[in-house]
Amino acid sequence: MGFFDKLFGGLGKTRQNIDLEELFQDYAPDSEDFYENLEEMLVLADAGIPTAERVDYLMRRKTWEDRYRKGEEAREGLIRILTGLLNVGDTALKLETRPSVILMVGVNGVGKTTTIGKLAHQLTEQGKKVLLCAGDTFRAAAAEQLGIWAERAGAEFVRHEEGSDPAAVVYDSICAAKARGADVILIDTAGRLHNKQNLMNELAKIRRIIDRELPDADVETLMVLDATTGQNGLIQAKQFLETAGLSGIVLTKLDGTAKGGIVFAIANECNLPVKYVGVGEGIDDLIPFDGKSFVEALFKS
Ligand SMILES: Nc1nc2c(ncn2[C@@H]2O[C@H](COP(=O)(O)OP(=O)(O)O)[C@@H](O)[C@H]2O)c(=O)[nH]1
Ligand SMILES: [Mg+2]
Repeated sequence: MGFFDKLFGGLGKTRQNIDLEELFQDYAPDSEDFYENLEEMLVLADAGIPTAERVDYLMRRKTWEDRYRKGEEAREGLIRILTGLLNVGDTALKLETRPSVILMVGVNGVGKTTTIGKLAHQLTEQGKKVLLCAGDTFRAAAAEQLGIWAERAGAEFVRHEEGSDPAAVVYDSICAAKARGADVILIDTAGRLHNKQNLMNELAKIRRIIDRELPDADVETLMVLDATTGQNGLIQAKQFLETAGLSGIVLTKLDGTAKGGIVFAIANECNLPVKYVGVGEGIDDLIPFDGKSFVEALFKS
């Protein structure tokens, strides 16, 4: 199955909330009902009120500027507005140095370890030498889970004992990556510590080690968000954004939710590009994000 078909499948539940046929059924450019329904549709899909209001505003403006008369024209206009909203930065990973680093952050259970496994698989398929670093030392099971993914993806793997210092595992991983000529180091992290401040301090410490040992390396810090948590996920993103210096978002579990509209809220309120979406638990269920395909898959009937 190609990426588009997987995305289309993953957006099935969200699409039930986004019925453009109905929205444009009795379209008239000056109908207040139309704008009300538009906002309601976006809020139902969890795009959030600020984003729904922004789309409403942009839609009214374009309707006036481009003199929409027919539902068809307005529909095309709406698609352009929503696609434009998702255009907030480079969705491709920048991994040009050897090694380069991907640091995966996010709260417990969102899909960090799984996403690392899927991404490692894609990178090894591209012929890259990949090393997985078990930076979640909070539970022994976390390193075991990552080790299984390393094997499946054909990646190298560095771990320490449970409870050891994650920054030390990161340091060892960087040394191993240099010695073995790895192209990409993927770092898993714990999503839960004794409190939030501990977690943020630990991430900052990991980041200092990377910057010290690999000062010229490309580093992607990706925050993993569980789409099923909708607007709560957005609050998490804002918290991490303040302290962790994010370069993008991975939105997982799109397959299990009708809240896929959260993508628009992330772009609009956090100004961060979604770089990948997860649409299942399998190794191939991670799709490079592209705004145009996303909107297309959302609106395709
Ligand atoms: N349906 C679905 N499940 C996912 C996806 N990504 C991760 N999961 C599941 O979410 C659960 C938690 O994932 P895990 O990677 O352990 O989360 P972590 O605590 O952030 O490392 C696991 O059962 C995964 O299989 C996804 O895109 N879709
Ligand atoms: Mg994990």
